[in-house]
Amino acid sequence: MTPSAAAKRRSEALREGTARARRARLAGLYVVLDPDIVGERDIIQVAREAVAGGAAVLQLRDKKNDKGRQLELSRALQRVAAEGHALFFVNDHVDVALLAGADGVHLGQRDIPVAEARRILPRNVLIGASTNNVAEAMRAKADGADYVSVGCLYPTRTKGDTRPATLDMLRAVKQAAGLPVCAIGGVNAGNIAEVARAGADMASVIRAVCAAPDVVAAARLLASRFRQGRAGVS
Ligand code: TZP
Ligand code: MG
Repeated sequence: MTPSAAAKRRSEALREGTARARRARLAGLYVVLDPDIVGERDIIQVAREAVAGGAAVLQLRDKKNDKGRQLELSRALQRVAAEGHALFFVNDHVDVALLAGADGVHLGQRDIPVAEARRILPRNVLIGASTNNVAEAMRAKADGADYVSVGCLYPTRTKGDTRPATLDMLRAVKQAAGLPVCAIGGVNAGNIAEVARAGADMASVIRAVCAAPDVVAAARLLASRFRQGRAGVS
């Protein structure tokens, strides 16, 4: 039986409601889980500890495992995020995000284009896009992105092929695009407050949490400094 037009409209309205609720939670500490940086530790446990410390968003950024393994990890991470009232994004892979029931997918400039991902994803699956300047952010917004990240703000050993960005560029992106903005690249406990003061809605970290000896304590400090920095932002 094909669903009636009214039933279709109802399910679209429900999805739009979920999308709105998810977009409203795009704020705070964004912990990117990278198996290369997590190393021997259990990545699911690291995720639990990050959420316990105050992470508002988690992402799986896995450049090492095949997609079958990434799907298993993503399903587990989505559960950890949901239990901790956090959001969960899959980096790079629209199919994995969809199958895992993730809150969203994060796409770089050389991944599947945002517009194409938007065509095949239900409205309640959010899309984040990596950008480095106002033009890229405006394009991502026009194509249907729900947030943009801006980087690379500070020196980092975690990713090789980065393009430099500044806090002024982050401010310009925020003003021009009017989307939630996530700071990325070398963010740590020493600079996260200034990132927040510059107007970032989220600050993402890999090494500062994934390589920390005490993940809960590291996330707690980062989240609290980010909140303090945001407190002065109108
Ligand atoms: N994109 C721009 S910089 C970066 C990514 C994925 C790496 C950020 O890692 P870290 O350890 O927080 O500097
Ligand atoms: Mg990518």
